Amino acid sequence: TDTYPSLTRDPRFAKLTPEHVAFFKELLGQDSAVIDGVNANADADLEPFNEDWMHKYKGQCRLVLKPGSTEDVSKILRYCNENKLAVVPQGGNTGLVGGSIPVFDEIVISMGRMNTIHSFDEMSGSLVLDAGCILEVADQYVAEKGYIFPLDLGAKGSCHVGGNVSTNAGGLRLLRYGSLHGSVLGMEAVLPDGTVMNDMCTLRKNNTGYDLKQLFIGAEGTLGIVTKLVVQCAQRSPAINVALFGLESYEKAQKAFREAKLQLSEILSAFELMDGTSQRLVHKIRGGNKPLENDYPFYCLVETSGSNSEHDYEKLEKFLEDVMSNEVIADGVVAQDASQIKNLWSWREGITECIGHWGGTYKYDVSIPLSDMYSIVHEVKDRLSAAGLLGDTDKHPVVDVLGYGHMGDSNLHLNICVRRYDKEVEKVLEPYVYEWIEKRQGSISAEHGLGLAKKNYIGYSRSGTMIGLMKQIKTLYDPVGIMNPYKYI
Ligand code: FAD
Ligand code: 2HG
Ligand code: ZN
Repeated sequence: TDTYPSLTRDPRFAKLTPEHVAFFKELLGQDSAVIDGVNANADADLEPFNEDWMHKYKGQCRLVLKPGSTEDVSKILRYCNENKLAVVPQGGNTGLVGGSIPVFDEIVISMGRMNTIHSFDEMSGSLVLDAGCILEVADQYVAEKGYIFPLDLGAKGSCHVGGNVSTNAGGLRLLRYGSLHGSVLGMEAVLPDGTVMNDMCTLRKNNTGYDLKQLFIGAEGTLGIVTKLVVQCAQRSPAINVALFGLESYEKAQKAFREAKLQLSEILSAFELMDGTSQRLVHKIRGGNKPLENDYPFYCLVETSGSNSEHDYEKLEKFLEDVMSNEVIADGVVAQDASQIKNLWSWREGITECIGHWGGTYKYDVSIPLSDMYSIVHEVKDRLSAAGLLGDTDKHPVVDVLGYGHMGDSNLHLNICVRRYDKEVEKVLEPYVYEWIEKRQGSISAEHGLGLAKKNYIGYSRSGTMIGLMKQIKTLYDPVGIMNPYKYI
């Protein structure tokens, strides 16, 4: 197609007919559960399912199905598998690598109706819920019981927990609560032939055989559809403190991180890095008072979570004094109440939304050893300037280059903000960025996944042997290949 010139529709997949649609309508039994663009024009209704959050990927799906139960999902997939109809599972559609958008005419299976919270064990903290629950809703539910969902990210108001698990999202507090590979205790998933894999263990320990659910964590809908989850929630800390620092160099940001771990130790719950460019852009787009008076090349946001507010606040202030007097940080502020905490976080969480303002961004979500992590931002900026692509006028496709991310997890978000997506820019960026990462034994996909954006580059972070094994797993689980085709591997 024009959208993806290097891809062709796999002729093995059947094209949707009115008979197929009639089967789904009969199965789901209510008009609102099917968006039918096969029998009539439904382009406007289909559009939100055919376009991603960044407006970068566009699909041609003509049928959206909204199952209401695991049984519905099972019957849909069995029918699709038998009739060679390709599908794309879709959660909140906030993914950043094009994984949730069909490439051609795949059927979208949208999980939003499956949004029941089933149970919560107040003793152990294990939460049983449907995959289509919105992350923020799940967190609010456990908050009332004194617990916290072990994942938090900027898209929490619309992403689904099933989408989070399927991308193995990392987010803002992985440093404290670890990865979903540890906190997902149980899972129910439907395989492409309709088989229901029930592994809804609610206990932390279960070493009976291969841990198959792990394969679905980060599988991006290529092996089956996740329908239910058991998630280990942590005790919510009653005392939260947040500080924001301005720093003169990236070396100093590394020192501040080392000191934060040493001095704040068990109460440290987030350590985020923002460069000066990202903060200037947020200020330009949103306005408002900046947290610190002067501009700095780097900022760090530090959060502590503990059980004793006074003790934690004292510890944080002492830490601040120490790094200030040793000239590790140039300036800093500690939030005094909940609204100031929210405000400081908004300077970090708001970046993703603001930087798309000029038209789009090329995103590289990468893991790099900390000592080298930020230098890629300078190098990419220099390359784009030297190629005459970065500047202030409409002639220049690139507005700016910036970096921010989860410093505590060695995870940088390199973003190239553009006025338009442009082939010349792409040529400067790729494969250069991936080669740079490979040389440092980094990962080309730290937390967002592969989707369509990175499927051709997996070899920069995984060996041929490992990719071969992954392909065998894909064939074992999905022999007909209907699950989210053209992506991942
Ligand atoms: P979708 O986008 O709908 O889908 C993502 C992938 O999962 C697709 O491949 C889809 O096919 C598959 N999928 C979805 N649901 C299911 C299911 N039930 N079964 C099987 N497959 C399924 N990510 C981070 O890791 N950390 C961050 O800090 C972070 N911050 C973000 C901030 C913003 C503002 C935005 C827009 C995105 C951010 N992301 C972040 C990206 C992140 O991947 C998503 O926000 C989230 O995890 C995806 O959930 P979703 O429900 O929107 O999934
Ligand atoms: C974040 O940490 C997200 O804010 C999004 O992972 C990163 O937009 C990005 O590049
Ligand atoms: Zn992130």
